[in-house]
Amino acid sequence: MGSLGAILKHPDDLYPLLKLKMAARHAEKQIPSEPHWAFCYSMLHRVSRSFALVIQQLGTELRNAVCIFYLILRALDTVEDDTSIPTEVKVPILIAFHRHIYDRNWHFSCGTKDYKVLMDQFHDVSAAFLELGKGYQEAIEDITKRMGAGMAKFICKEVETIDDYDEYCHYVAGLVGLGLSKLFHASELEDLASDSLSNSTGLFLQKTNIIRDYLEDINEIPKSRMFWPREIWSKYVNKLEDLKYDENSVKAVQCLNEMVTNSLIHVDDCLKYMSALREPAIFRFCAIPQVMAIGTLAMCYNNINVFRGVVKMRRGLTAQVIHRTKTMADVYGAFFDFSCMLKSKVDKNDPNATKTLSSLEAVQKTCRESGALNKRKSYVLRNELKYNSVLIVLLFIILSVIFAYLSANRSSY
Ligand code: IN0
Repeated sequence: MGSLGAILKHPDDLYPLLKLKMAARHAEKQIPSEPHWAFCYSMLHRVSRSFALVIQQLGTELRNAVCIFYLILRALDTVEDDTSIPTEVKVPILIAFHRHIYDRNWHFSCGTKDYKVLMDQFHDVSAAFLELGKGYQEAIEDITKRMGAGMAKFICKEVETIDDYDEYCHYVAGLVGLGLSKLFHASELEDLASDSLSNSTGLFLQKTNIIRDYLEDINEIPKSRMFWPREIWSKYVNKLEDLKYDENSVKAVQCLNEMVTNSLIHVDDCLKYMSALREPAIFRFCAIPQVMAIGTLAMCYNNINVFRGVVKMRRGLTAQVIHRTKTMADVYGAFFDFSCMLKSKVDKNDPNATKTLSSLEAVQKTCRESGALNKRKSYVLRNELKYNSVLIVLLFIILSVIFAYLSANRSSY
């Protein structure tokens, strides 16, 4: 949990943080007893932190399918990400991964830390996969096959154009959207969403990750990972890594702002995708990462720290998003607030200022026209009154303790 200082600075974080802590305790107790399922759920908690809690609130059948889908994708990702595996070894593994998931004895050791454990004990994931219903298995197999082939294609190919960027993001995240829509449909809880909306939902999340993770990816050892498209960064620097040097900070921030503006293209589809969901737990499962993404973009925009270290939403704000994202009205409210925050950061001298502002105004128009913006608590405006009242309550508690202590001492004389 955040430190006392952070909580005093953001008193609204306290209650959601406590709730999150309790949800995590509850989830730990719910881990199934069969060893392969126990491994899958404890792995899920180790690799995905708060997202695991959102998966946990789905109904059992869909939850099991999503948990296995998530771990299979993480395993595929671990193979793709491990820059120490030679290409001639990596490509055949990626291409055949959809067959390995049916093989209880297959495993391939790679990755580090939790991901190494996941890879070493992949037979437990396969065993759990084989217990899922046929509809779930087929959806997972199909997406794993298409994603593995797409990843293999990009092992030997750089992200040059914006079309390449969209194609790469389709393989690693858009397909996750298509897969999840198939799983929701297989559970008979949702209608089948269109491929195009499902794809955009994944693209918006992945583009946010790619922006946020610039420094981590460029500094990857033994080889940088480069996902920012040359078509964008070449307008600002000669080499992608030049963005991290102090002397290029003005160009770097302009490039970053163009990347954020490019991500905003998907917001309209994301809102459409979410508004079609009917089942409250599925809705929350999809909406929480989307609200986190727009919040992360708002923090990254015009922020040089993206090139210096990690820019992340504080844990308390994440807890607030999890706590407050329940209905489409909450989503419109959050997208509106974070668009306001983004708008306030646009510098009119930025080369893409007009484009950025018109995208943000379009988002705000959609949110306003939903009619859902009244009677809600803002993510952006700090409620100073509330802040002061928490300080007063704290002061009151401290004074009461001192008073109680003094009167107890006095009566003992
Ligand atoms: C996800 C997505 C995800 C969730 C819900 C609906 C989706 C629809 C389309 C595509 C993806 C969807 O969400 C997770 C969120 C996550 O893992 N968050 C991390 C935070 C972080 O910083 O990484 C956490 O620890 O809480 C996500 O990012 N991806 C993902 C992977 C598998 C599945 Cl089944 C669902 C990864 C990615 C690449 C964006 C698709």
